[in-house]
Amino acid sequence: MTSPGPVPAPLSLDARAAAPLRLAGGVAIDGPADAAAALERLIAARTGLPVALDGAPASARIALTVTDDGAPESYRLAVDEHGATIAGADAAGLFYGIQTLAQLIGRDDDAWTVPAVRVEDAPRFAYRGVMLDVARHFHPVETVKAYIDRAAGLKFNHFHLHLSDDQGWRLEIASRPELTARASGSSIGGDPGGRYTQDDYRELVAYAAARHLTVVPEIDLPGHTHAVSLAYPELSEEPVLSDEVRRVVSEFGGDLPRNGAPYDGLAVGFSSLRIHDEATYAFVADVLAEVAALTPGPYLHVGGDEALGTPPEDFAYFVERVTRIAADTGKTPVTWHEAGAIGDRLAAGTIGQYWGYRTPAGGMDDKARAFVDHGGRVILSPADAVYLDMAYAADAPFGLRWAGVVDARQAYEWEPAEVVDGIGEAGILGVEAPLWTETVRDLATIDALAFPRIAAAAEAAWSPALGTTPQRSWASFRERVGRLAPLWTALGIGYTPLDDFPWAVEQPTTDRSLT
Ligand code: TNX
Repeated sequence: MTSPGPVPAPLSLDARAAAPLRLAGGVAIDGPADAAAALERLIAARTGLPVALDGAPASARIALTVTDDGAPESYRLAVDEHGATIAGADAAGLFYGIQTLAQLIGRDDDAWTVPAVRVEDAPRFAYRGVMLDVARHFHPVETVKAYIDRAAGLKFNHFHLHLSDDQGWRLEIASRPELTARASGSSIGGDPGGRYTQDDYRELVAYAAARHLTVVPEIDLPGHTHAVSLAYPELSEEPVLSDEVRRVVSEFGGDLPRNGAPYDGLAVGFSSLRIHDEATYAFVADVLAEVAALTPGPYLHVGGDEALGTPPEDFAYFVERVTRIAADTGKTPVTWHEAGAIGDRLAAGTIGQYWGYRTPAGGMDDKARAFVDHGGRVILSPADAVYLDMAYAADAPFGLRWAGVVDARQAYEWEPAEVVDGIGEAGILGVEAPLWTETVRDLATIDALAFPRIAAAAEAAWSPALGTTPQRSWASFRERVGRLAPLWTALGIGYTPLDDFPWAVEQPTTDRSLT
């Protein structure tokens, strides 16, 4: 059997002149316990075959090693009829090799097989992220874990949690207990709210780390802070009820925002903390210090988007101070690209997250370049390519449309180094696919919006540039994604079966010994 290869596309994949590896008769795995257990779970889910982790007799043997040399997160995989070896440069590389092997398992007549291949692989970008908005709709710990698992399987290594917004504050802050006590009970559309205790958050951080993802927490400031007015009203300005806010409220429903009352509509850009009140900075310092202390990863995201209720000079004053407060916690600040407007007043090294279009408009590219000019780098999240909350088709039952309908091909065919002039490979920290949850209530909707387009984002983040290897093309992507259908189904991923893809269908096996 040949294989079109894994997703995201590897650096190289070569077919070998050997028969495929047959997994019937049991599989034995040798190697580090955590990696062996991860592979065992995947093989069991995909095939139902028995797996032995202790070298018991078996017809197929898989050897896992960490070599401690080579590029970070890289791995080599070799398969022939006698077995498979996966050598990771580090534990993450080994984990990624395991994901590749699991994706290559297929069915040849009545046998579970892995094609004889040699794969050499390493990521293009160091930062490969997904974001989940748990503020517009709260998502419980189990849902977040399920999304972490899905991201890990596609070799993402950062998990950005959007923890606060107008509609709710989701993380317990011990020094500011009213935040979750008073401001976490609501979600959009009158749906239930929720919050994470600090133990919940630690559990998520550990769960992500075990799958080689770093959690990037975001506290969105100084706008997107209506929830703060429910807890600490003295910190909040009155909502700015612009024509645009009124238009969104009349189109999508709900009440106009009113301080002290939960906001459950879709409008943005009306809330602001009080910029010229020192109590605001005491609050911000307390919150960011706690979030930083709970977070082992290097990044602290402080938002900065759509602060339309904050005059530009006040925004500049605030961003200068907040990026310094974040840096003083020992973390690297991350902001949305709007904060680039303040240029050299940004704390040195601040990372900017670009969420404009593939072709920048309205000076968003200037703002993005400012981060690179001041010692930082940029995370690319072009909304008309990687915003997983955009509708994937004209008749999609959920999703927003402000960046257009983003079909799978559009999500795939873009090149990170060509988005912002003057920001090439070296200025790009990586690629992140956000999933805002205005229309997303549950895991089934997360899956339906994210899959399969999340695979396109994974490929932009991990794989060589578009068109530079045989696999890095839309035609190959379609084939490779189509082959993942049985694995995704086995893992419980409710992907949307878009017509673009030749979704593989497997007949149930007739040979009882294989099941
Ligand atoms: C814009 S992208 C926002 C979010 C919304 C999202 C919906 C960004 C930094 N801000 O507040 O949820 O659009 O797609």
